[in-house]
Amino acid sequence: MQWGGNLLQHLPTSSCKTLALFYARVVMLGLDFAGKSTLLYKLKSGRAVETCPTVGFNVESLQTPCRISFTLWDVGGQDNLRASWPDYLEDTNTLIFVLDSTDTARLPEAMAVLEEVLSQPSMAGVPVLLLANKQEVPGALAPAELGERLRWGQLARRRWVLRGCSAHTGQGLQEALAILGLLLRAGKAAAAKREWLNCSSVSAGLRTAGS
Ligand SMILES: Nc1nc2c(ncn2[C@@H]2O[C@H](COP(=O)(O)OP(=O)(O)OP(=O)(O)O)[C@@H](O)[C@H]2O)c(=O)[nH]1
Ligand SMILES: [Mg+2]
Repeated sequence: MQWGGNLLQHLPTSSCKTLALFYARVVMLGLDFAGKSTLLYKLKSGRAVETCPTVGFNVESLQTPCRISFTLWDVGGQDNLRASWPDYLEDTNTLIFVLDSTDTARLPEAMAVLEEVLSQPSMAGVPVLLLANKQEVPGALAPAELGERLRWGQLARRRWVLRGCSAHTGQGLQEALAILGLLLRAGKAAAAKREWLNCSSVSAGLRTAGS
């Protein structure tokens, strides 16, 4: 089941080749132990590496299947590190928020921190890709169940997509990358449109002033 409303219907349908390539900044947040660093290195190397809790950040350059290059910032999620999260959010094109689908006890905490992140001024209009990680674990909450609990608040006011995945097995990761590409392209197209409208109103203003 697909969550995130009818987002995919509204994304540009033109082929990858017709789109100019650009560099994007993607920030990955989530509670400690959600699996962010494991995801980062699985995406980078294809292997499930052993990780330690992140103090500070890790960053890697990656590409979507549509050849959009992006830097993926994986920021430590321990409670005492979350105060630094806003420092990473400036100029973010898409936020990836990772949920531990096996940790139902901390789901309310995860939702509260997501809400706080999305209320930052720098996050206005930034699309969100929610990854329900650890799906291969028996008894993990399915994305549909998580989606029911998440679709309100700040998420309701922006583009978002929720997908299940496993950083251990790689399940769902290629699809997640493809969706990230769509979100980045849609964000870029919206920014270009805003720029174009600004330019047109400036030039209309100039014409009026000069006439
Ligand atoms: N079963 C399972 N375990 C996972 C998966 N992804 C990560 N883990 C495990 O979850 C634990 C935490 O993973 P990390 O990637 O270090 O978590 P993190 O979100 O980076 O944590 P912080 O750096 O503290 O914010 C590790 O023991 C991982 O092996 C997964 O898809 N399935
Ligand atoms: Mg980490």
